[in-house]
Amino acid sequence: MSTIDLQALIPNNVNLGENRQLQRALEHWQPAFLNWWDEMGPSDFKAKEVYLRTAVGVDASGWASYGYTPMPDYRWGIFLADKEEGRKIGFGDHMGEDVWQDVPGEYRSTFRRLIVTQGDTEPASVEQQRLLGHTAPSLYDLRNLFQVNVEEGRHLWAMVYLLHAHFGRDGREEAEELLMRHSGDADKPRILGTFNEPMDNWLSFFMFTYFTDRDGKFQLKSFAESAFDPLARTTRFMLTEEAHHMFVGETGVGRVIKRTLEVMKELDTDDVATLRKAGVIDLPTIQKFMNFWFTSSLDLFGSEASSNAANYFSNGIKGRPDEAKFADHLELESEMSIVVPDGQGGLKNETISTRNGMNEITRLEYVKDCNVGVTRWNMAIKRAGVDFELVLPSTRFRREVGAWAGSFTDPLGNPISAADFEAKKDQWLPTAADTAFVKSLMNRVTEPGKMAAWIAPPDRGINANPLEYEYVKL
Ligand code: BYC
Repeated sequence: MSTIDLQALIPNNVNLGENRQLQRALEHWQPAFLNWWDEMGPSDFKAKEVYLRTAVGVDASGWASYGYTPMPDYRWGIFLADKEEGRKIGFGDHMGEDVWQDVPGEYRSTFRRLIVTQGDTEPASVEQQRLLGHTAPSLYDLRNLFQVNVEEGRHLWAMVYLLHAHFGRDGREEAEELLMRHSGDADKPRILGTFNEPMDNWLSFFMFTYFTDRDGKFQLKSFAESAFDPLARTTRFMLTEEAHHMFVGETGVGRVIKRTLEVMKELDTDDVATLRKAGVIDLPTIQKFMNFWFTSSLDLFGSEASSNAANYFSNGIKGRPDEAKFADHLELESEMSIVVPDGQGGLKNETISTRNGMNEITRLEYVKDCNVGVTRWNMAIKRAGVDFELVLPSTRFRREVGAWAGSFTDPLGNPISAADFEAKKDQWLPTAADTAFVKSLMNRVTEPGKMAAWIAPPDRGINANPLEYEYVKL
């Protein structure tokens, strides 16, 4: 078991107090982080007490404590899951060897780039969500937003710890840079596409926490298999916190649908204009927002065929999510099939080595996981007696990264011309008018227990507290 030091300036279970140089370097980065939080984190609300969960250890039975904290006083700590004695590398060319406690020189730049890419997404999401607090549909939701934000902040700390502890001066410079790039910035944007998309309404926030945080889950699971043990242990613990973020997404979208179904029943209509006038989000608009955030998140897995991904796997840098469930951990000779454009407006199958297909394997696992919530949402729609089904679009639809970047398909993945796509895209993706409508509903509700009219209340409160609890003291 690791020792947990909660009193230190930076709470940790990595014996930071025994490594003065590292401790000093991180304590030097801390004010820069707080300054970034002040400028780029949730706008206003600084002095407000928020009912937050804080990680205080890594024991599955009691890893968090709950209490009121103003966000700038949140105790962002460094926690790694406990070391598994005798852990061996579980895949790739180093299979069966002891895991590494430090980064081998030959893989240093690759690890650094991946840790920076992972780290970059964490503050990026906080920046994207910066203004949402002003339009929260309830105190419960406001608190959940802030919970997600502080934990993304802690995930940034997790990656910065690795950079400082294992990458020397380069790592310290990268840690500084993580605070310099900003979501949507014209000169210094965040690294991955989705994290530069504007997020100015709560439907997008719920879609993002459902679909994009779920990419986080799968990338973290891939890192949890890594031969570089500190990375594996860090990400294993991050996954514990990540689960709540996806819960916010799944229940958030579910509550929007529930409220819409109630009004559809009350008014006995599925007419979009009537429903919008009644102040709820019609199901076709929910489908469009889903199409947007799902496809944007698909890009986060990289190209279908990727020699980068093959190298990560061969070298033990990044495995497949839940590697143990695959039969072959070497994939030396094996092949798989992917669907690519045929260059003549159609599609064709292409055979690639399984190692080159690692991104696609992970993406397909992700799609399966995405479908679980969609099925639940559809069950609610069916139970309400409404003839409508939400459907995830094809992984070929609206792709900007990989084999399908620059090609056009309909949501089912059938190739179409650019002109056809242009003519139909307003039926498939949110238009400026759709977004303006959703934004028009975003009025702040601050009375404990009350909800905005476009969203149903959650089934229960947080940490066994009632829904009427004052989750944020405004
Ligand atoms: N946008 O060979 P390819 C999370 C780049 S989310 C822009 O296919 P590879 C969270 C790619 O970097 C999880 N660029 O790439 C969620 C590469 O560039 P370089 C975040 C993109 O290496 C919510 C080039 O295209 N974690 O935690 O096989 C809230 C060639 O592509 C994009 C990670 O991503 C894109 N969407 O795979 C908070 C894990 N996609 O290197 C947090 C770390 C690809 O040629 N990252 N590119 O300059 C990785 O493992 C890999 O970088 C990727 C790409 C899976 C993203």
